[in-house]
Amino acid sequence: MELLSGAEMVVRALKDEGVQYIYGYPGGSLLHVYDALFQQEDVQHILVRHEQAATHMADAYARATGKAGVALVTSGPGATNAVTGIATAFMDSIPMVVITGQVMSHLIGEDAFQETDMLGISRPIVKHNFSVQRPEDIPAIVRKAFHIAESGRPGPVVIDLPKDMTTPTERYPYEFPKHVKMRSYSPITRGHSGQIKKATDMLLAAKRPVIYTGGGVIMGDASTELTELAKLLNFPVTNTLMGLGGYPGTDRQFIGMLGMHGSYEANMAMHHADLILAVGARFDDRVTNACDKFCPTAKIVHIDIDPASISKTIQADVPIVGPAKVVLEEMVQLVKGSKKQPDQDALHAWWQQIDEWRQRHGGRYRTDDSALMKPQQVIEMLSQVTNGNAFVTSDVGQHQMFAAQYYKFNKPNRWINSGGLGTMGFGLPAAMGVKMNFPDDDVVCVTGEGSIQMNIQELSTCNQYDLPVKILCLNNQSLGMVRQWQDMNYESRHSQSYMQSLPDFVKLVEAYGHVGMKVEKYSDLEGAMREAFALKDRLVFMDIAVDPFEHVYPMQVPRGSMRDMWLTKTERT
Ligand SMILES: Cc1ncc(C[n+]2csc(CCOP(=O)(O)OP(=O)(O)O)c2C)c(N)n1
Repeated sequence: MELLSGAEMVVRALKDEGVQYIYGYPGGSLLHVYDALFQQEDVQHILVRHEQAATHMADAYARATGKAGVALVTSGPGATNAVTGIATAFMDSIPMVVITGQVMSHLIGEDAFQETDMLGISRPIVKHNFSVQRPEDIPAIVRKAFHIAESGRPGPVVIDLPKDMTTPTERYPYEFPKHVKMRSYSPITRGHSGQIKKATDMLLAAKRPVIYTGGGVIMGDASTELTELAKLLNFPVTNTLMGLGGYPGTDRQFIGMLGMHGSYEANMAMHHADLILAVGARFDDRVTNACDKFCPTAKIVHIDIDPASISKTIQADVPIVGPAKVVLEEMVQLVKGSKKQPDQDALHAWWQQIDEWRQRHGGRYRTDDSALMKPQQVIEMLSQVTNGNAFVTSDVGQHQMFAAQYYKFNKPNRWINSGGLGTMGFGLPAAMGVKMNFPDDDVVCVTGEGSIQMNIQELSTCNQYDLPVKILCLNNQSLGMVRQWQDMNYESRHSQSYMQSLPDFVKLVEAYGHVGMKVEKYSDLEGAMREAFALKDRLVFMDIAVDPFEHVYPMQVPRGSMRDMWLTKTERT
């Protein structure tokens, strides 16, 4: 059997796991591993400029492919810099393996240089963490880490690696395990047939149904089955922020995103529904508004891989624990084989009502009273110029909500944003992680001038690795989402939400070796955007001046029901 050092085992195990790229930043505790990386060419290391970016690159790779991304960071500050990225992945159930260097085993607990208790720090934000105690365990630990990260409800796994586990002179037999055996962990592979039958009968009897789906459909690769079921039944479909692309955004049965900034028709349909089929969605507070007023007339069927997500905030009438793909496929077969068919008259009336809501308020914003460009116009133009086919990453704020509302995602895994943690600084590294792995696709980061500055140093990484992403900065000269809440709840006292002393972004990106464009008039937007996308090999940063007074609507009224919404600054339901 081959003898390898612990450092070599880390690298070899990643190779045997099929990993092509890892994203990281070196430091003292990882020097042996970095030396092992240097001496091979299979696993390529991407040197970021801040560890947070490494985790977001790995995370975005996972969101785009469904496979775990890998980050490698040193002990102490390297590991703590990665915490935001780990928490971001955890909140959105994204598979990721983060290897954190650690001080020598005998120094642990002694406040050694660059020691931090990464097992303790990461515990609430990982699916699992490992501490390597014996170098010969490394292959099995790496295998288990990927298995845990990718199976069941996915999530990040940390491997804490003391330096003495990687000593180059100490060699051990290397064997990469073919199978993983973990007595305490065996994720469910199918749903309960009786429950699925019961739920399908309820679907067939529904008069005002809505299918509400989340990130579980995307990460569970269940988009095809969802679409087939929805089409068979002719039911309306709404997606959460994390679920966009799970059902084609341009299809007539798609009624938009739901929740705090959901579409008028989606929130109204939810409120008046008699049956809600929730799939891979967790009824979080940004969806439900006040739980005691949530969808008063609806029976709820809830499919989720994680039993802990079912009836956590909203009681399910029919819980089904299982993988969305398998359960939906079983439902499709049951519907196809059933003598009973959906109540067409009731569905016709329901669709009439939904279409009336859609016409009344769907996708509305005003362009007439201002010479300033509206952020919504920019996203609509982006959707048009890229034919809805681009990978779109975003940061957090108004621009994120406008992107979610106005970009028409027709495919899953293309909308890449931090939904649960809401991490500003996610967008650019996420776009980089996608572009690295999908070099021929258009990859766009929609951002704000606040968010982009949280990881702007990564423009340097883009230059080094030739990552020609497009960056659309909706520049409203303020932390727009904060300012909106201050407008609505604090009589427009804009405490610390104006972004002063902004850099000249065009010059800044040029200094990093890229192309900068400033767009101030709507009439210049399409030409500039087409020019930016035509520059296939160049990173282009578009600094787009948008109306600083625009708000995101609809916006649910706090502590109200799903249907309680502000529709404009002066109009509410
Ligand atoms: C790391 C981090 N800090 C603070 C916040 C709180 N926050 C949410 S949105 C927002 C404003 C974002 O401003 P910008 O990026 O300019 O986008 P805009 O809302 O103007 O489109 C802030 C500060 C956050 N989500 N993440």
